[in-house]
Amino acid sequence: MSNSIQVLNHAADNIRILAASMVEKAKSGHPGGAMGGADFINVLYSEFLQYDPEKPEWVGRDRFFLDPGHMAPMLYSQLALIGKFTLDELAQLRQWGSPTTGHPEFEVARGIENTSGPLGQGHVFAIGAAIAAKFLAAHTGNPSFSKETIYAYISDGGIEEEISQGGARIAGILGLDNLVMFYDSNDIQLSTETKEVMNEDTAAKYRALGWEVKTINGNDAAQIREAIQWAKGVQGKPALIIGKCIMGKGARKDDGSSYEANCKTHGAPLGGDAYRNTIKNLGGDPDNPFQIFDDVKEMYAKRAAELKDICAARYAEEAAWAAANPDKAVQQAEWFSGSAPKVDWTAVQQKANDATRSASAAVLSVLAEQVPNMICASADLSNSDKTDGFLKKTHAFTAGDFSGAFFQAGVAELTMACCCIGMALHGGVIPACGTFFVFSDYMKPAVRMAALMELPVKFIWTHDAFRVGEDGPTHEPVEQEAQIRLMEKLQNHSGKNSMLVLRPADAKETTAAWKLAMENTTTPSALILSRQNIADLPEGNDYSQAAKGAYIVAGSDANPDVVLVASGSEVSTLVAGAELLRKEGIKCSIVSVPSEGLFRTQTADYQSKILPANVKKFGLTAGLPVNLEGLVPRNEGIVWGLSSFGFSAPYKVLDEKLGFTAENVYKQVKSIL
Ligand SMILES: Cc1ncc(C[n+]2csc(CCOP(=O)(O)OP(=O)(O)O)c2C)c(N)n1
Ligand SMILES: [Mg+2]
Repeated sequence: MSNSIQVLNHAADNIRILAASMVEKAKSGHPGGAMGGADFINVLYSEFLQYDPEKPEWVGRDRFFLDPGHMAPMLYSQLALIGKFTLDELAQLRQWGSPTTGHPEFEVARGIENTSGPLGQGHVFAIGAAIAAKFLAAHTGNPSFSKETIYAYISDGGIEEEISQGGARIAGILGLDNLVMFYDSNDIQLSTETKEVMNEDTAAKYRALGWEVKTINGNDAAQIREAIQWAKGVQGKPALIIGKCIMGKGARKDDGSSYEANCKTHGAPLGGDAYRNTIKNLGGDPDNPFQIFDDVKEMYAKRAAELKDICAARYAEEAAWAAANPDKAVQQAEWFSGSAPKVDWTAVQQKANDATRSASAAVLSVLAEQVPNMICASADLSNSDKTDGFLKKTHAFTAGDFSGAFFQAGVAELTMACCCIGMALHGGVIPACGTFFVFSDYMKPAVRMAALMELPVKFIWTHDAFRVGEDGPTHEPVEQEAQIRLMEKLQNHSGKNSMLVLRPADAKETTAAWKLAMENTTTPSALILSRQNIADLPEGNDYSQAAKGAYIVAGSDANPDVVLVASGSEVSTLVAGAELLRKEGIKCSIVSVPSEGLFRTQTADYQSKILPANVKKFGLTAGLPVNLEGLVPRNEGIVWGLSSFGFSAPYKVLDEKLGFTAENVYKQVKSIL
């Protein structure tokens, strides 16, 4: 600790040189913010951040979340100073196949906990990680989790994004004193100065939300050091350091005049002579800019040695804890392995003809008992989305008490989703969150990030269709299923469907769907569940077949004249419709498709067994017809769905009016045979 200010400044200039040079070479990127924030990140990494240079995955490490992912060159340059990236790799910013991508998501082995491309989400991921650390401290007793600090870096854009209100509220109410946030307040953003769009008193706002706040010169190493020390010492509250930073610190124009505090440096290379003048001004060599100064190397070598001692002490503490708590130590290792928890699914008792949201509650109550590292959240709907099945077996987090496992997020769906993503990024916990399906619209940006990052967050969406009824069209999801199922069609970078989306047909299929979701450790999963009761599928149904994404339900006829296809509660409507058709000797096969995405991963043979070619097909969906058009090609049949927003009326009336009845199934099928 306590490096000389001169060397610290030299190191920050080194970061500025590298960041500006990366962008210059790439001919694309964001130099200004990175140059302004260099002093903070350098003090953080050289004097505070506790990590094991040899073992990046150490679970008790401090974590640094960079909300403005566009400042990635600052992070990469910092990580080059600690040996996680080579200078050659820096020079390959944003190129095909390069590890230095535009906005990196996460790569723990390289020291990247996360950067957010979408401004605002990143610092809420950090808040989620801070919640996970508190949970793990309380549930394992491992002293490392109490020592862990989560550092978040936010910029003007993140502060302006509405999600910052939700994140700040949660961090405040939960008293997350393991969270230290640095606000790079440089008064400049992409196209304007901040004063043109924001005149709030940010410090007062965060204080009002329960944070401790300190404002400093964000380019003064001594002030930064003091502020981080102060922030780490704050008890019972999250801490915000507002650093007044200079955008493009040290930048010079082509005529040698100052290029600081200028919007133009936000998102474009400094360019030509401006670049050369800047590098010279910062003490670098414009012809050979990718270098680390000797005194900077020395400072970071010294820090690496300090970290060895710090880690040795922490590991000793952890070993003492593990020796005293061998079962907990084994459990902790399991939790961080990311493998699926062992669940005795036979413990789930389902009631006959139940709503699938209630069936989900029955599952959640078993998971609450059997999966001790699961955290369930709700956006103020726990008694409606039935996450209360989980809540009844535990209690909600409160400031200073994380011994429960329920996270009351308040009415803030995007904040909740981002917190859950942050928990998953932290590792060691299994997050799930619930709300009404129609409000998945408020969560999509986060769902997309979870899918991109391959994080196994569970999304529980209830009130899945127009059968919300009396609440009217604002509450009736119609196009949401089509939207969310697009994520099943989008492949992640591992070549898998980026999300598993399950809409179970009855109570027992809900158990099967939850099993699939819990066993899916490599992508997010979604459960789309009904508000209303659903008649059980016929006796003898083999629910294990749900694992194939689509299957023939019990009681179906062999060599059918028509294949009836649906997911969710519409399957039971098809079963009722089939009864009418059979009276006329029409043979029906009924296919439940909880997930078309999963079905499409089965063998061609299996797929054609379930949906034989050249047999007429009829699809029924409470969403847009497109939900089933991939399964029911136009030349083979028709899909009955909704083509408009819903209407306000009791759901049984809506079923009649909109044609979701056995009689209409009969009528439509007759029209195609
Ligand atoms: C949600 C979202 N909206 C818009 C953008 C595009 N964008 C990237 S940076 C930026 C301006 C950010 O300004 P600030 O956070 O102050 O960063 P600085 O200019 O100081 O580097 C914008 C609008 C984004 N990345 N994410
Ligand atoms: Mg800014």
